[in-house]
Amino acid sequence: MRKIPAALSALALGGLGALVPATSAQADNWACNDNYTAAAYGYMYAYNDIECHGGALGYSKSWDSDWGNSSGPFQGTDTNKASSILNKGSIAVKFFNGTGQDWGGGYVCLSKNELYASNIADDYFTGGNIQVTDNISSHKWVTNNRCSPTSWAT
Ligand SMILES: [Ca+2]
Repeated sequence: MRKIPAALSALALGGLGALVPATSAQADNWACNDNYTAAAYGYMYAYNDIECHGGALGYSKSWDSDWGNSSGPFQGTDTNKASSILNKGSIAVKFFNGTGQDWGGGYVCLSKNELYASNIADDYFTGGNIQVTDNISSHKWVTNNRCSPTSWAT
């Protein structure tokens, strides 16, 4: 999928309020609900800020083994940037701290039933003490039985 530089540019000019619908009076903790409703079925999304704010860094119904390279749905500065994530697919999304198609190292899983994680600042990748926020560098889809559930901090 293509990135959406137009939305990011609008965000830079208009500030955080730019992406909030004018008709919405909902509190911030409903923000990801709105994003989930608007999201395309079968896709995962990652956002620059918590509560699915700050613009989508990217969205994908496929995988991307390096969010910092120049190919795929996540590119360049998208790596080590996500602060909230969303899953509108039919299986789980596995997010990794590292890159590469060996899909090794610490990870977290967002099942389809969880819908989204609106603030990943207090969550950690498996096998270490690395915070998930601002440290996701790749992702792929996996069936739920191939990804141990993540105990998301709330
Ligand atoms: Ca990429």
